[in-house]
Amino acid sequence: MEINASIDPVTRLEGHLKVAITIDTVNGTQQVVDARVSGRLFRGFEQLIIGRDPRDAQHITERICGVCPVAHGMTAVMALDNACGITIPDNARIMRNLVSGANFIESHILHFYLLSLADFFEGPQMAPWQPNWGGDRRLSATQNGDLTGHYVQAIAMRRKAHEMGALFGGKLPHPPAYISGGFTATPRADRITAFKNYLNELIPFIQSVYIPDVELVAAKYPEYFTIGRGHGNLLSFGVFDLNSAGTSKQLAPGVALNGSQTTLVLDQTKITEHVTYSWFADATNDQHPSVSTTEPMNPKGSAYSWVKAPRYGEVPCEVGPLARMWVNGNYRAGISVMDRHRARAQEALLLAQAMLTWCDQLNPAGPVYVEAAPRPANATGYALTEAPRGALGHWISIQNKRTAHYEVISPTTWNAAPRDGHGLPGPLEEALLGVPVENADEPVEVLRVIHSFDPCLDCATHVMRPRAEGKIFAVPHLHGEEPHTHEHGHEHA
Ligand code: NFE
Repeated sequence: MEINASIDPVTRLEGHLKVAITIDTVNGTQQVVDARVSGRLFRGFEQLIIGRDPRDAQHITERICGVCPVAHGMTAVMALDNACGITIPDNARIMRNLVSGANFIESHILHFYLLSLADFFEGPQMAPWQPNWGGDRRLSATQNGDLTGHYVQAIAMRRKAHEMGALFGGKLPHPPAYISGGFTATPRADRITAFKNYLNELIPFIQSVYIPDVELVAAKYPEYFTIGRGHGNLLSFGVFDLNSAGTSKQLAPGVALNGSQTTLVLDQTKITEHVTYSWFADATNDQHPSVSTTEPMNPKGSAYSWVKAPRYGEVPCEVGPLARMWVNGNYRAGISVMDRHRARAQEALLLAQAMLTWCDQLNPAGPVYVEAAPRPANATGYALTEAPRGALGHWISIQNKRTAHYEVISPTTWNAAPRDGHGLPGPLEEALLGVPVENADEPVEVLRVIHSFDPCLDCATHVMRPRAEGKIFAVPHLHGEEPHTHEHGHEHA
């Protein structure tokens, strides 16, 4: 019998994420046969920027998200540098990289321990580990105890990564140090030493705790190396410039289609945004982000999401650590739930070690800022880089010294995209198809696939109240308010 279920919300970030699935039995196995991933909150940050001084974009787009503000600040200033023809000093490039790298490490540790681990291990019978779905727990009591200790340790490590980034960023989250033309901090020798001291604490944690814990979970749940593959199209914009021209990067850009070992050269002109199933006006359907607009239209036909559907050459692409590591040949074991966790952990180590060498390239006596010879009144620019969760692009158009057009495509837009104009599911939707579900009342397998993409999830408690025509998993009462319902007046626990 077909069962319809919704997990809503699955996240607090980038809009509330709702995942609606249909579960049925195929060839004797109960599994997901349809999935719709839906962003439930209109944000429209681009519209806040129109008509403002172009330098405001950095501060405004950083507020898109508290988890990846560094990436938005960095991308915004890179886009403005590009529009103004500015080449920044090496010190600024390196400090931008170091603060961004600190955010990557913090975010990856957060993702595994605080957001994903609860799908696999059994924490203590108290918040924040309970309430939780209970089925399919395979770790021993000792292993669960060890992981609980590591979870607590991970919180301290995240804090250290934040403190490390704030040394140059000014504060985290939302660092003010990113400015077009360079960076506001100076690379004082004592701060370089302090930064390296933090790295020398984080690297052993990643090596001897984080990576072994990922391997432990992978060994206990080996079938997750074959679950959640999706389309197999992997896209990276590349990140961490190693020279001022940006022609050399720590993680290079590229595209690998259908799990190919061959990486194609990235061509940003091939990016378009479909809105056929998104609550935006169709006028700019399938257009390049330099011209597409953000014009809300809700309700709209069969649209079901506030997320647009970016495509590369009309193809849905997965972005994130696995895509970056795959494109660069650092990790090509497979594309699955566990491969995403593994690639993310290995990337954290690769970056932390690279950051040690970047610290040594800073010049305490060198410049950190270059003033543009008068900033153009009219210009266009863009920047493609990477946030912890994957490819991030900002496109800007300036007229009469004001921002006339701005478009952001963030990583979760790629991964949690709805269907496109060709009816092709987004990467997460595709990855959910065929996922076996043991207990339709507690589809933890579905959560494992969703979490492997790291779509900004938080630890919101999901409580379900079944109804004949469907199941809703929703947050419980908050601050005495009734949770809002999205469909058919379902009751919520
Ligand atoms: Ni909201 Fe983000 C990252 C960006 S995902 S956390 O990483 O950009 O859309």
